Amino acid sequence: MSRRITLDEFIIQSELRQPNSTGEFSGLLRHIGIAAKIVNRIVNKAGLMDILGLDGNVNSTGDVVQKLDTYTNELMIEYLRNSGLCAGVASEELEEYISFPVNRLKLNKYIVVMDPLDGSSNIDVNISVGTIFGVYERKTLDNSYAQMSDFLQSGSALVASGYVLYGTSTMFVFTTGSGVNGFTYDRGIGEFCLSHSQMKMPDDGPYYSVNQAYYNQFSDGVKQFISYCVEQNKMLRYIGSMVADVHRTLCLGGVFLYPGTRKNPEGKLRMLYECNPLSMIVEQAGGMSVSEQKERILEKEINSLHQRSSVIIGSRKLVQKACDLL
Ligand code: AHM
Repeated sequence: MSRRITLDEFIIQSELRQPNSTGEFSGLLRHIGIAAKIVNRIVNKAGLMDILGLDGNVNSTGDVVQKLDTYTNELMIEYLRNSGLCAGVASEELEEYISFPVNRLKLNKYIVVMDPLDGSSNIDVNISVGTIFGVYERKTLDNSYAQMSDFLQSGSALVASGYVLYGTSTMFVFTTGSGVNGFTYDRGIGEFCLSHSQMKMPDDGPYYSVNQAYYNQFSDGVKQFISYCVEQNKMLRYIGSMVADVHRTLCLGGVFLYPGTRKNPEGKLRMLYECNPLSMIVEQAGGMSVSEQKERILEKEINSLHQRSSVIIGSRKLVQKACDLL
């Protein structure tokens, strides 16, 4: 009887195809997979654990923090630290990056950027949320500890990125630069199993996804693009949870956009934790991702940990049309 390959098996097999691999990178990916299972359990049980609701703080980017944001952030950091394979982490929930003590046997060449719980305003009402991560190789290997320049790298330098969607089922979707693969969590065996091999995004699609409540604050180009979508009979879908909105766009085709608004003229979403990792996934699946200024997201320079950007991401034909109108 055929069975589905697990995430661990997939990572190990990919590593065996790289003759010079030290195992450090695949070990780190496997640890992220383990952390995702724990976060999945917590997200699923949140209503029973008194960890729903606000934590009482506002994070470094001005967002109201939910208790579950704090909990998942601490949990992910602990797993990355204990992996012994990660030199540091920058998180949407932290103002500064964290450097981990260097493992004497290894160089700890990788750092991780993450949004531990994206879309957290949806948690209390049982709507899909996600975790987003990106992995970079350090630029300062001669220093014992990871430095700021290790984190301020453009998206084109990502060596891996992915997301976990805590939806009707839990999915782990990732890329190491040679296609995108999706794994669905099988509760029975406690493993992510390959369910979506070599995912490809349709060139066009039936949906557009934007918070249209900000319509009056959008630029003329963005308004024209929204009118184009309406004229083309595209249907509006907006969850307000970027992982879920991008996942639908990836699977069915369409476009997701978060343009500049009065409150956030540069857009709301963060380059390091949201725009870059998801742009790598979408490009690897054949889609496109640009800013409102028509710059390719993955090529944008990163100047600060919490830099924001507008983003238009999705099927090639639709993102190209947006560029024509902007
Ligand atoms: P968060 O990291 O505080 O959860 O904010 C990010 C989320 C995205 O998932 C989503 O696309 C966006 O914020 C929704 O913002 P808005 O409510 O302004 O539409």
